[in-house]
Amino acid sequence: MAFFPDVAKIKYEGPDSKNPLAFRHYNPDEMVDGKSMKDHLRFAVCYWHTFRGTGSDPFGPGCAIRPWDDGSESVENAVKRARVAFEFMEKLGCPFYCFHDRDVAPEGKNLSETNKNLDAVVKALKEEQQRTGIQLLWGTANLFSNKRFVHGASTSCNADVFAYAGAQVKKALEVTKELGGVNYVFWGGREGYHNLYNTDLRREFDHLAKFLGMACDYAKKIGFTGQFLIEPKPKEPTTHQYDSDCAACMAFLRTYGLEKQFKFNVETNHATLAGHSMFHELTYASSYGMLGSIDANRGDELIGWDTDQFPTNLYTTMQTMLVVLNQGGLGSGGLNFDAKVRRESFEPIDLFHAHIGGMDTFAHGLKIAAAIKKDGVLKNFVKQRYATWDSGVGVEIEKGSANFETLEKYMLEKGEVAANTSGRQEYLENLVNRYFR
Ligand code: XLS
Ligand code: NI
Ligand code: NI
Repeated sequence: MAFFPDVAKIKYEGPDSKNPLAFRHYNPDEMVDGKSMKDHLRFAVCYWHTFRGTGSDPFGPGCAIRPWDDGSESVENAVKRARVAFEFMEKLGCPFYCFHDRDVAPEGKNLSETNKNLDAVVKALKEEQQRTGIQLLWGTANLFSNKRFVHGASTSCNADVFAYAGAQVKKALEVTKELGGVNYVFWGGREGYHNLYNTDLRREFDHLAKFLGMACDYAKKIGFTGQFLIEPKPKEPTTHQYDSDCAACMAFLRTYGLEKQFKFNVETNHATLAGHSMFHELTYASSYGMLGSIDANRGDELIGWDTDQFPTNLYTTMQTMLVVLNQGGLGSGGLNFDAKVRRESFEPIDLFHAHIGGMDTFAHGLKIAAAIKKDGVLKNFVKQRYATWDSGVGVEIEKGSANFETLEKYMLEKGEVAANTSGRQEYLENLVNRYFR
């Protein structure tokens, strides 16, 4: 069976290649900073955009050409789509994938039929995983598309919806375990509000925490040992999503005593929607040991929503990989392309161009980040910038032996602070640019 008959396995041809269906930087076995590129990057294809995306937008229906898809909501069509997905990932050389329960299998007329549909497709996914060696980076549940989730899932005003969502996540956890998934993601879906006039905010947060607690308990019960990840996002679909950004999620997790069980899946376009750079969100998460995985995409500077475009910006991928390298890798996490081809890119081949570009931009960014790290230029500068904290009063403050009285005594004797030195931002920006080749 060949759903992409005109595409052979995508190969690495080096930076001078002019072949659009080849990698110029992603060379899976090439060693960088002591590890193969493949192991650093742990790329994943996302099932929802790549195999369920149709190119529809608020102004028109889908227009993507997908010859293998008969458009029906049948299990048969879903199984065929799974075969297509694995052929695509195999040809691309992408080692992981991610899905929502409802991406892979259609809903039935009730929960039990829906679960049966899922089981049937999971069987095919398992066969394909075994055939190709491609693994599941993470599973998740779609708790936002069906109209029952109009007010949210675990934060719905309707207790039955919470119950349904619980049953759904229970099944999604079982399926993720069955497929050997190494993480499980909670993205807030419709967990948030549009208007506070009709919202009991505190009650909704309490329910969200209860829900996540139940997920932890059930994972333990069935022996699912994958990492739990929360994916922050500030808005869309709701005006205010409860998991706004990494800092808000940290506060939430700590408030409810859940911080040990979760890390973050940080998404580029969500970071920018929150008014942060991806570099900021990653640095924040990583500083507290909370960076678990990455949804790699980008927004559009001029559009204020989650456009989920493929990553093409070398600065962003370099900065992303710098944070990842500095924390010694993503552990069980990886780089999931939560990205979709544009509506105008409606041919199957565009899926290859999009992923090849994303993988190459990350591989290139990785090489640049590794060179910067190797020379230690930024690390040394930062170390030097904080040198006053490594002796004298700085050490006393950090180790807790100073107080306002000792500080006053110290400063009265000294009279004025030691001279400040330049932050040298422009020098550093120029220095970083030297690594782009
Ligand atoms: C939506 C999210 C979603 C999650 C998975 O904005 O990015 O796709 O990654 O539920
Ligand atoms: Ni995402
Ligand atoms: Ni998103």
